[in-house]
Amino acid sequence: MTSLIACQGNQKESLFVPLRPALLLGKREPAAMAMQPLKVYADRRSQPSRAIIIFCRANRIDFDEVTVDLFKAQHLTPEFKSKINPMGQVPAIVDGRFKLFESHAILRYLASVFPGVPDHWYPADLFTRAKIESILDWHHSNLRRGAVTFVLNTVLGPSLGLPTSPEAAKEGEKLLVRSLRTIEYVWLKGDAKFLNGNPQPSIADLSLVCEIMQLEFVGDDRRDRILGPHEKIRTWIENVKKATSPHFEEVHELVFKVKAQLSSAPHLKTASKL
Ligand SMILES: N[C@@H](CCC(=O)N[C@@H](CS)C(=O)NCC(=O)O)C(=O)O
Repeated sequence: MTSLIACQGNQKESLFVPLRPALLLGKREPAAMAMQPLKVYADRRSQPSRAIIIFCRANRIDFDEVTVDLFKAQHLTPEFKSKINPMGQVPAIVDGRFKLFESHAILRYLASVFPGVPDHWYPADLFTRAKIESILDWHHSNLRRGAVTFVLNTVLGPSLGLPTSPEAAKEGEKLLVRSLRTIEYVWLKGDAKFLNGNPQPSIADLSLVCEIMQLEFVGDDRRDRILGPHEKIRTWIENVKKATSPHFEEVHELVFKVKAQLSSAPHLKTASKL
């Protein structure tokens, strides 16, 4: 039995290629597994990149990490855009002949097709899964938009050759703080250890916590001003860290290196108040 499904990429021979039944049933193709390990195109300074790498490590998924240096604009080269991700962003994966970008889609794919990934990451129960999807959809236009706007317009913009705006930083911070409140009051109600009160983390926990971790870049004062009032968020971050240790810490090492470089700039030298 074969099925015809559109395949991404530059296949000259045909737009449609037959996929094996195994892939349709949620398993990777044996050839892809045996011959080419998964390739993850990432920059560890990027929060969605870190989520993918931690997920692979925590679930013993064999992969090659290919660094795409955002500060050197390697994501914008014609080669990267034409062969890996037409959006010119990280993360992206190549699994055999299958290519994918967008971190949430990548996490869903990895959790679904790699054998041995525990169910809690992306539960088979459709009600539990739908609740996780709801958080993931919310993430991009709320927490992520707030955090990225804030961080780019305070410290990271100049390193990426982008202009910064104090007004945009203020707006970003507002949305970020509103998002943290939402997470606390909607998804971390009561004594929830993980989002939705789940006993173990899902891909949403990992994705959102990696997002919040970028607050390390802005220096301790600003980070504490934002996270200080949110004890539940800080406990949840620790829970996700513990659940994925030691990979979480290892993958975030670069964040702390960049933080040290940025904080050697006098206007960022501050002490923690938490
Ligand atoms: N929605 C995307 C966002 C990807 C994204 O914004 N990646 C950033 C790094 S965190 C990037 O590549 N930025 C470079 C650019 O947009 O030029 C995802 O979740 O994967």
